[in-house]
Amino acid sequence: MGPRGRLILIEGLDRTGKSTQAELLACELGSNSVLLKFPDRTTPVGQLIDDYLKNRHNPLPDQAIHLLFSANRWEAARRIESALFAGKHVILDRYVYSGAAYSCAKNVPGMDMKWCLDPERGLIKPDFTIFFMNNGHESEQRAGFGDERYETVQFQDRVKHTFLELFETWENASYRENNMRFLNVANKSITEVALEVKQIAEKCI
Ligand code: DGP
Ligand code: NA
Ligand code: NA
Repeated sequence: MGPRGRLILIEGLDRTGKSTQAELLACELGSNSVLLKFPDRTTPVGQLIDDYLKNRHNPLPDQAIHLLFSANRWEAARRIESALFAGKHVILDRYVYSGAAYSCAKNVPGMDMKWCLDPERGLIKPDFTIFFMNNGHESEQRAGFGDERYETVQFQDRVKHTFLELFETWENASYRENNMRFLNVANKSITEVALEVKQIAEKCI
């Protein structure tokens, strides 16, 4: 059996170009890679999440939607592991950090960081994470901002803060192992960011 593939996570705020860059990296790595986007809206669980994000029907309680996002990752867990063990690199467009940061940023009593992280425990950890940074006001200027539930400048600022708190406090050792890279995408073109992502990936793979 060949070497295990690497689990590469692209995380960050809304409308920072994560999906575009995840796709470009997948092209760069070619047939030896698999790209998965979370939430995966194509599964039955993912369709409930899509409805929620588009405000299509009565909102689910915050606890219920949190667990659905987590279930949506768990339903892909075996697929991720078997791809990695088949020697493929797996690129994730969002993952457990989004799960904790968005829910925790809601400040719902009882939904503290630990509560939010518990359902993610046991999911395979990324080998490295590239975190896309900007500020909420820049996201706001990008196409489509405001279409979905979490896309307000105020909430995005809270999410950003919660992400950083999470990276500082959550299992510090494993966060170092996770090999976190912060990438400021403010005022950068798609090509410029793609080059930086490629350079980081080449070093880490
Ligand atoms: P995206 O398709 O990447 O734009 O994500 C849709 C929205 O859902 C975005 O505002 C981020 C949010 N989101 C992604 N994953 C999770 C999660 O696990 N939990 C919560 N509460 N929100 C999430
Ligand atoms: Na979004
Ligand atoms: Na995206």
